Amino acid sequence: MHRALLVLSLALVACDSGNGDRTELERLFDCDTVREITFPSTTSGALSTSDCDYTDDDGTYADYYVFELDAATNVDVFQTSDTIDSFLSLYNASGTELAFDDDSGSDFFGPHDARISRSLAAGVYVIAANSYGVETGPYTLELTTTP
Ligand SMILES: [Ca+2]
Ligand SMILES: [Ca+2]
Repeated sequence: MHRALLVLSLALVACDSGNGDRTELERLFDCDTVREITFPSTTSGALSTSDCDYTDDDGTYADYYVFELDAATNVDVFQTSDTIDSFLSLYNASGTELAFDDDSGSDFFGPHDARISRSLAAGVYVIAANSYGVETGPYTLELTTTP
């Protein structure tokens, strides 16, 4: 037990020294570009082969966005695209996935847009803008709050 903890501690130290000023979230999601985002906002993004890997390691690419809520909030996260089959994941600050969605943002014959609507407590959260398959192309991320 103690031995395992010691090994783990050493591994974390080694990781720290190797990655300079990476933030905790960047380490957690193994991605050097976790961008800050706020509600409400509309962001244009694109999935590309130089993007970070999605947390499932399924070969798809993901853009990670972090936001902080000062109070409990009903959030609506909508990823829309004419090019890619949007797929969204929502995580807490520990990296635990709270929700994911493939096509809730469109009807059956629609463009396969993704939408997550959730009541969230105050805190820090991360969104992964992802695709259902291994795809690249532009998307729009719309963040709104509802009463
Ligand atoms: Ca990107
Ligand atoms: Ca989709």
